[in-house]
Amino acid sequence: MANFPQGFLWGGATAANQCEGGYNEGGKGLGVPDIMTGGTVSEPRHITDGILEGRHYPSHEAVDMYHHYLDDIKLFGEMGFKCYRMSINWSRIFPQGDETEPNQAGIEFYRRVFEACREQGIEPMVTLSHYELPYGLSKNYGGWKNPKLIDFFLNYSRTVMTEYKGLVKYWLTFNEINCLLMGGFGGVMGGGMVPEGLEDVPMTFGACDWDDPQARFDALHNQFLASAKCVVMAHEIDPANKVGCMIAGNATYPHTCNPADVLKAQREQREHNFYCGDVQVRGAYPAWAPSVWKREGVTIEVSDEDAATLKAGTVDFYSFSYYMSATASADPKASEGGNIFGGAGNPYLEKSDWGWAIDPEGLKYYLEEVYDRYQIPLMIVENGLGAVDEVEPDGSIHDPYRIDYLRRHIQQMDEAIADGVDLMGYTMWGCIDLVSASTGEMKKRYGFIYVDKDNDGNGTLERSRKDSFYWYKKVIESNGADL
Ligand code: BGP
Repeated sequence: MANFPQGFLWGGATAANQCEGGYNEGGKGLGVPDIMTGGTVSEPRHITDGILEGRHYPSHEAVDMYHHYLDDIKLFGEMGFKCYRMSINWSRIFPQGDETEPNQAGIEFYRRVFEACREQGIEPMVTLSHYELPYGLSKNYGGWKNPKLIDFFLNYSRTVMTEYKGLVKYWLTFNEINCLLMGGFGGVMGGGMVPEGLEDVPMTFGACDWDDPQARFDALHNQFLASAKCVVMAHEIDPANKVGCMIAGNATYPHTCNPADVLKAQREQREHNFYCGDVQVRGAYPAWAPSVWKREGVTIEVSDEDAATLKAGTVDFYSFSYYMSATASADPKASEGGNIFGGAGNPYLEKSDWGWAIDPEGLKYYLEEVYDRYQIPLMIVENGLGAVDEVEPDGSIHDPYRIDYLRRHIQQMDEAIADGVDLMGYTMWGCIDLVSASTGEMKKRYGFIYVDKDNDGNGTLERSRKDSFYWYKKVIESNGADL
């Protein structure tokens, strides 16, 4: 007997810019991902200032869910999904971001999507901003470093929450809000801060020469305020609404028992995970935040009004993505061979083909740390394995590596629940194959559902069920007992 509670929200997750396509249909404006080229594991994606001829922009068609959503949602229903986490593409609702009146075709599109979910008995969970800022807000306002974006975001959120009242009750404000703390890619994807005047820039993780720490910390502060105001507004619009934060979860271990490594790991865990969690769950910056600002050479003024806003708008639940753990070492040499969260490697763990350390126990560790700290319901809204899948001559797709990855993570969730963690649900990432956010590839597949499309954009877009599709159906049917 597994420990998953009745009503556990089993399901899958996607983001509009990675699966929808239809980038210029139905009155949609450009979003920041629409000006990001494809890449590979060794060649980073580039950010361009507009669309350059001859370049490949994977979000333009993606897996064309814009036209396939009815069939795709039926397949989710067939697996027995209780919940589908997806995002609204802001630039479908407000094409430039700063209009006062929404684009009606965009509103009607998502209404049909949510109705299709309801018909399948699936509860939608909607991320309001998943790495897809309208490019107009980036180009004309400089992205989230500009506090004007708070009102644009609230206008957008008010519009969709009012339109979809009764259809949607679970909302997430900003996807992986803590990624803004990472320079480069994090600032562009999370903050819509596209470097000005540069035509074709490689998107690397971590600080880079066009990266401005002050802008990143300001942008994050603005998102905190926007999120807090949004929580209050959501409850006013419909008291049934539940709003969560969304953090890129990262368990960090000391590389050795050297106390210097232990302190480094503690610092990274705090700064990667708790800096944002504390503001959004507890309603205030942690005591050590000013020391981070000092070290980074940035100034953040938290006015009395800001403090009151943050306090009033704490979230109803804490959601996070979990793919891997990291290790921290005080010795810079040890940090070669880490992962995208940086840090030193971990000899006890295998890595995915994309170098992400596979660590199911790290998920239990993270769940328990976070629950101890916040004592509010938790939800895992992303977890999964990016891998290369082969289609057999008979059309079947055998993905035991994916089943193994998911099974081992679900077992750890089960144990965390037995330890008293209040876990609401689990939406596996990329339930249908989609474009990878970090590399722009199609080859890095996460899905239970295969989509016939390759890295260069060729393919029929036909959908087929992988072995993991049938496995997950059983997991849901048995409420996590049959793994
Ligand atoms: C998270 C993002 C997702 C998703 C996932 C997997 O960081 O929220 O959008 O893409 O990671 O990453 P990737 O697509 O790079 O494999």
